[in-house]
Amino acid sequence: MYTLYGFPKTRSVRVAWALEEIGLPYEYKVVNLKAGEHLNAVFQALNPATKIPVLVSDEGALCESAAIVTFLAEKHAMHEFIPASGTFERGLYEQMMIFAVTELEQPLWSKVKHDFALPKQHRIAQMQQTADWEFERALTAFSHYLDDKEYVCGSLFTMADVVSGQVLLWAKSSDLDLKFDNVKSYAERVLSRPAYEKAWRNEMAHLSSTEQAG
Ligand SMILES: N[C@@H](CCC(=O)N[C@@H](CS)C(=O)NCC(=O)O)C(=O)O
Repeated sequence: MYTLYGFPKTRSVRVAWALEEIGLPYEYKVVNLKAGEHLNAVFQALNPATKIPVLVSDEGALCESAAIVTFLAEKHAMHEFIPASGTFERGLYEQMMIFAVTELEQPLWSKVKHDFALPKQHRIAQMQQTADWEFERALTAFSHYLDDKEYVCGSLFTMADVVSGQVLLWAKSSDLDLKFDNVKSYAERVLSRPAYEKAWRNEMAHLSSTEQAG
């Protein structure tokens, strides 16, 4: 049985979504970022980076959302949500996963950091414009990579789509235009999957109970 440490409207939904896609049971534990719970010693022992998501099992704690969803697919759903290792498609999977977290996501994270996440003295207002420009550049490349494919690796829905889909949702909720028709319809396609809806609802339900308790 897995335990997912997360907080709604963050990258933890990637792991919840992956667990739902595969159909694995899990316990969800809210780490209230607003209350600084990620900074306490108990959580720091799970992830020294003091960030969510963290997935805990009998084997130990795993951090980094892209690594966690890849691990889950390899362990429980090989050939369904991840191409076999050593194939060209697997190369494409790694390419798109790394592109999603290092290129497409980073400008969005920069916007958040320089808006409110960093300590005030480290925020730079100009970063908003720079990040918008960087996002548009990465989005243009993403649109080319995607081309007319159904999913980023072709016709197989993979964990790279979980991460890419969540990044595009993040962009939309930051009022950024997805600009390209193929990207817009791709985002609609992946975000309308029942497993995403279930993961999102479950996280939100936990937030409501935390807020009521607080
Ligand atoms: N590269 C990490 C990023 C994790 C991350 O930054 N998580 C955010 C929430 S989405 C967090 O815990 N932030 C707390 C902080 O920055 O102090 C991943 O993909 O898992």
